[in-house]
Amino acid sequence: MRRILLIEPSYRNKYPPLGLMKISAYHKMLGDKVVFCKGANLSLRKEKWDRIYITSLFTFYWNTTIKTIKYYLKSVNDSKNIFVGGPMATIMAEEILAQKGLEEITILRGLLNKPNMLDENEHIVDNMVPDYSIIDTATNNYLSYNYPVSDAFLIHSTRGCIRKCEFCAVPKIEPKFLRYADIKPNIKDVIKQFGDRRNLMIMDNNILASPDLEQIIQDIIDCGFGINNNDYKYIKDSKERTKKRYVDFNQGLDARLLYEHPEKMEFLSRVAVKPLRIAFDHADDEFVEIYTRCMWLAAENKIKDVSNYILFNFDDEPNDLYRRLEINALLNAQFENGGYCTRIWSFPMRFSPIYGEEAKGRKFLGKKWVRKQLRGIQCILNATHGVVGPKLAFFKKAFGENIDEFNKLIWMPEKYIIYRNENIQNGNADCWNNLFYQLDAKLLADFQRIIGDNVFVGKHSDNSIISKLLSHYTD
Ligand code: B12
Repeated sequence: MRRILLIEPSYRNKYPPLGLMKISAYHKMLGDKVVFCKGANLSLRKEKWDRIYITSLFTFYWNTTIKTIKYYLKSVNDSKNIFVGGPMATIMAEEILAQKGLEEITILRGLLNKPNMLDENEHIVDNMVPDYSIIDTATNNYLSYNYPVSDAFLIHSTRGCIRKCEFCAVPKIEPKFLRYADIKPNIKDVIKQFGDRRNLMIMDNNILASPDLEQIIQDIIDCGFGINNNDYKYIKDSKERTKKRYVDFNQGLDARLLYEHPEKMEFLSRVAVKPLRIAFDHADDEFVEIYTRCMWLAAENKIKDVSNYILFNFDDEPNDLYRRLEINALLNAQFENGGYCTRIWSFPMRFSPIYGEEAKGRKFLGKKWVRKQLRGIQCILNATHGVVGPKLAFFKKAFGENIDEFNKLIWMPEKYIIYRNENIQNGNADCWNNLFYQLDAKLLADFQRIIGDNVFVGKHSDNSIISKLLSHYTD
């Protein structure tokens, strides 16, 4: 019997560490003792382990992840018994191994989808039924973190992606597209071993690319997630109760595939999907047409909750973000007026690099952005909790009546954006507005150059209007 320690660094994340849950199942099957903990734990660190597995997620959690690996380094006899894997480790293996003290650790890149990966044997870790017991805070004394998405089956029905988008690390993490995995036995086994879960979280990267999509949809229905068979029964206060269960495809679905194969939207409408997320990656006319058609397909197929990921700070410019949000707001108004039940929620999603030094943090600036604009957007999104709701009036209030107003808003002092009403009431916003509108094209460019880096202290101008404007940022 080996002593196995599983560690997830103490970053904030929504989903439980599926990779470690599968590794746990693998070791328990072999009769090993397994302990799972999130972050640093002194008593676990003082013990000696036969093997320590440390998972990783986003590259921008670099510092926390590296610190965690170093923290547990001496808890094994030989650093090669520290096994590191998951997305960040796959993307940045060389950089991790270049760290002092980490040269000899074992990094396993990509999926554990072949035999002989952890030990010399035929077992395939990726096919194991995940061990949900390790994330149960009621029974695992080393865990106090509650994962926001925990009452759900975490499942893959395909792997990889057929595309190679520049901004996405999936081609490196899951390079081969696997078109079908039967989710039914896995779900059955989870229920048998750990009890029922309410929702279904499908972790695929591009499910629509599967030629077996209709079969996958049928599997989802057979597991109790069809549009009309989605009752979830549970006991509370000794009474049996029922609530609805939902499927979340998690990924931003590939709009081009829905445009080319409209029947795929009809397949999707057969399951209790909430929300249906579509990727709105570009603002060019061709893609806007594809995206808009997709939204109408959702409406015609009576899909109620639709959401979309708006990639920004990549090769786009700020106006492209406004344009896409406005398209959604207008579509919502058309759906409402036309009697369709569909409503679209928007999630602006700031690009984070996937390679190099910049991938280690979240400071990246797209080439058509300056820092003040990015910060301005963030301030608006703070107020809306990162989401833009379906009401046209709400969108216009948050992001401006038109592009010009949007381009004014994001240059305002942070406090005027965040505490908008208060600063309208006390007159500060109008005082700033009146100055701002006096700037001609040249002065506007000067002003934007001065505060573009989002630093205000120590900034001066010989121009009296700019000078007065600057005082609003430091007072
Ligand atoms: C699900 C998911 C999310 C979920 C939540 C993730 C979570 N766990 O909490 C949500 C939707 C919230 C999300 C959000 C974002 N995501 Co995301 N997400 C993913 C996705 C699809 C899967 C990640 C995951 O959780 N996998 C579960 C894993 C760990 O399980 P598994 O795959 O079965 O594990 C296998 C292997 O990884 C390995 N393994 C896993 N762990 C371990 C451990 C050891 C020791 C070993 C040996 C092996 C091993 O073996 C397993 C079995 O084969 C990936 C893409 C991908 N295919 O990886 C992107 C991905 C991680 N996301 C990405 C991005 C960019 C984001 C966002 C930043 C987007 C944005 N701009 O807002 C946000 C981040 C918001 C935030 N701050 O939290 C990027 C990350 C790029 C980067 N720089 O790191 C990825 C890679 C996708 C991409 N476009 O490139 N995401």
